[in-house]
Amino acid sequence: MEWWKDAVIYQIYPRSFQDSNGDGIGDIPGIISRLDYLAELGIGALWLCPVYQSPNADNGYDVSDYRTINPEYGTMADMERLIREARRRGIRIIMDLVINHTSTEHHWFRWGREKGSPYGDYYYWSRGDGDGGLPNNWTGFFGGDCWEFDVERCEYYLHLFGKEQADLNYHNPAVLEEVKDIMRFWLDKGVAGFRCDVINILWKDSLASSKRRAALTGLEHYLSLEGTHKILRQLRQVLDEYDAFSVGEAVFVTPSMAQDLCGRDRRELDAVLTFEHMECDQYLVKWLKRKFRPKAFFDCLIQWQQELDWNTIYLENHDQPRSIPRFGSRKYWKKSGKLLAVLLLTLRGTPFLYQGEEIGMTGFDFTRIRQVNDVESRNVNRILTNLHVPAKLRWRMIARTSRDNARTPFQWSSGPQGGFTTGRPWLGVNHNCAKVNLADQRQDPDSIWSWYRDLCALRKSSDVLRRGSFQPLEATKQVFAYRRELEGESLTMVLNFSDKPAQTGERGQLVRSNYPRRGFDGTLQPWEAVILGEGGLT
Ligand code: TEU
Ligand code: CA
Repeated sequence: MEWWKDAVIYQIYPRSFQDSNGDGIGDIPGIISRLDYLAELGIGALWLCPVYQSPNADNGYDVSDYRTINPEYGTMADMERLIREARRRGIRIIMDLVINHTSTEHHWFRWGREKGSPYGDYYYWSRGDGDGGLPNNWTGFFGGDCWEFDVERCEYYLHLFGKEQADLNYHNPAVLEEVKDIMRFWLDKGVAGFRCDVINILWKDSLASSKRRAALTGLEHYLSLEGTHKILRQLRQVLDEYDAFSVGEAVFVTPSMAQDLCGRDRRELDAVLTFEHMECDQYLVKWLKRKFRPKAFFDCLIQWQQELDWNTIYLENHDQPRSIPRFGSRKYWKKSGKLLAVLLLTLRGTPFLYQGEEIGMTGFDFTRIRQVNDVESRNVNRILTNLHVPAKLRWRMIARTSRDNARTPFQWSSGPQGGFTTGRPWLGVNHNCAKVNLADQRQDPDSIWSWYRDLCALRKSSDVLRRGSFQPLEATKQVFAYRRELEGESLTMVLNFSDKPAQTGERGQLVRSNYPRRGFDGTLQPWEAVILGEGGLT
């Protein structure tokens, strides 16, 4: 039963969602205390970022034990209660499956150092290039190289991410069996499926040096190879035992590569979360920002909407800067926040709503390293400093791109620490929480939050929005218009992504506008979104 084609999936970054015990760190009891809020918003499933045992080198994406809960977040009993309490409210739980790598604190790694250990080749170990150099010229996702010398084993190990995140070696069949057991452990607890972390780079075909000269040298030796597809088909067999859902985070894929990962007939993943639409405001890499290009954004969304059997739609997550002002406008904060909500909740596919997006949370103005926690941002700050990039430019780059923009605590109220904690938060609360917070918006029928709740209800009641076709109508530098249709009923969305009024030829019965309106004559106000019906909903 494809429930995930009807649900809005809400992503929680547990560390920053709700603290329940005053230690300044969000936790599972805190999430449980907010389940009624999530049910009122109208979401159907929660994607929980990792809560497993972890030394937090990458805030949980460095797992040291997949079967225990990080005590900072609570206990296994808390986790079982969350699954139970969520299901009581009709909300499914999806866990984050991080299986490209483990923490170097994982017992597989620690014991794998010892000669003759059964875990000796659970990872990629190498003596190097023979004269003291690194095994190859690959570079990692967090900048820098991706080999670390282990003094105990006197060999290098591969880490495509942080040096505390050692890549698992799937050439060893025992590794895949371990992963299947971990999946069954959580599926037996009643989770509904998994968001699979960087899932299309699992299989490395060789450790040979790369001929690429662009960022991420070595990519050709592990990007979406047949070996990975074989692994995904095996994981799918486990998921099918439980009728469970899987969405894979897939890096550097085109629509056709994505279709190979999640096409109906592929028996691999049900859906993917991809990045092309997130690259319309950068040169080459995300740290080299450029002015957002709405037309390129629309053209990319249209291509993905048309080429995949089923899509996901996201504008924010724990790795991305906030969508206001990135895709919206600080000047038209409320209007653009509502417009982005229409985009997220009316395109064809499963919407992924990230914590805080529903109240228009914005980025943080980082100016010094003590405000920054993210391992990737700290690496980049070090690299830029070593390259003598002036501090002003360096901090402008970090403030625009750092993943910490999305990881500042949820702003529940205008009270101390935004109502997130009674203690000292692990990461600073955004200074604008007096203006941007849930408590105020929940009382305000005109707020961004009220608009999200209304749109989630509209989507839930509309077969057209949940299952209808997608047809592009307009994609200019300002205006994006498209139609959703099912069995003779249609809804047309027209979005003005600019500070200026715009014209459109689309007409219809006005279903919604983020401006007070009685009818629609084709003129769109700045950042106006309209939904027009043909025999549709009112
Ligand atoms: O991210 C994988 C990924 O490629 C990027 O999203 C990454 O965060 C970085 O921004 C590349 O520039 C996943 C998780 O979402 C991320 O939080 C983890 O840090 C990463 O994998 C490693 O597990
Ligand atoms: Ca806590």
